[in-house]
Amino acid sequence: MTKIAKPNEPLVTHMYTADPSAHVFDGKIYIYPSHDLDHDGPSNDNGDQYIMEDYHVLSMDHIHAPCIDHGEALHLRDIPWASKQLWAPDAAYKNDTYYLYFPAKDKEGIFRLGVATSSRPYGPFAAQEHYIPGSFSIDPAVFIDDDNKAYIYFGGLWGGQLEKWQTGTYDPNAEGPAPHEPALGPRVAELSDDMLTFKETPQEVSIVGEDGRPILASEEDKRFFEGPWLHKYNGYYYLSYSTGTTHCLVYAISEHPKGPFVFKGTILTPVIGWTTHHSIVQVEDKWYLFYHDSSLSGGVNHKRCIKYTELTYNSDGTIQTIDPYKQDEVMQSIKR
Ligand code: FUB
Repeated sequence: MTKIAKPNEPLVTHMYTADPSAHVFDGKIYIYPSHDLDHDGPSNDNGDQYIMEDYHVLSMDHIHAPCIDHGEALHLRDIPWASKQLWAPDAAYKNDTYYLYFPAKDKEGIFRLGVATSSRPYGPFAAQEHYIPGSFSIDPAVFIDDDNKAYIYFGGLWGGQLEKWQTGTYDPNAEGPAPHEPALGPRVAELSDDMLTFKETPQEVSIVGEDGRPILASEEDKRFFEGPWLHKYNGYYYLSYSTGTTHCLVYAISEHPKGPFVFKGTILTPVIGWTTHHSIVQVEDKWYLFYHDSSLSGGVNHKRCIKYTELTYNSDGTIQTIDPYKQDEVMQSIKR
């Protein structure tokens, strides 16, 4: 029997899933997660344990409906330029077409971003022959603004290779900034009208404190690590992301889609497992955080499960911090 979806519980249990990018398309909630594989291979800071090979699209008719798996939507074997590691994807709808954006390593072992298209939100998706020219690193997230301009945000440290692109070309030996230097920001580029290429050279997104000074590499509870997401609330742009080593989801706000963004605070406290990754979506008149943890596997970092919980704004536009394991919070959201 298919179970109804409940806040802070795994949305599916028949496979391991992570990195949920949720969208409302045609009145239905579609979720584009990574599909974690169960294996005993090497696990390290380079992320070699994340050996995903395909994507499944999930959907829910509404926020309490059962979560349906639509099956394999794209497989590594059908992506001509890619060699391995289908990491966190995102999707967008424009031009009567659904676009799936995803990172994968190319034949040289360098992370690139690819795009695949479908006439249906759940696929199957057909990959473009080549990766997006000029793309690099991981974790693409696409935001379409009210003026119909589409922006792609991406990047991730360590296994995500962002450090290696500081000069604009790939340097396999490059290290991240020193602790007293500004942290690396995610990258942003406007997408072309056909959504298949960058309209411009990606630029680094600046994240600053309330005093206007850049967040430093040493500020590991605030600095960008991976998993950027962009949403708009009350006319302001919210950039949220994982802090990696300190395991939080945090956010910063701007009046412009490309920033600079002013750091505001924590959305989600650490979850079970090393990684934390999310999306934020409005469903009818409520906002939801889709996230993952490793509870389904008893804490194995590369065997994760996706979940959701309600997200609440304060009247000044700040977001209330969520502790996903705080029992009364869990009970309250189940009752809502
Ligand atoms: O799922 C593989 C990687 O782990 C993602 O790309 C990162 O954001 C982290 O969740």
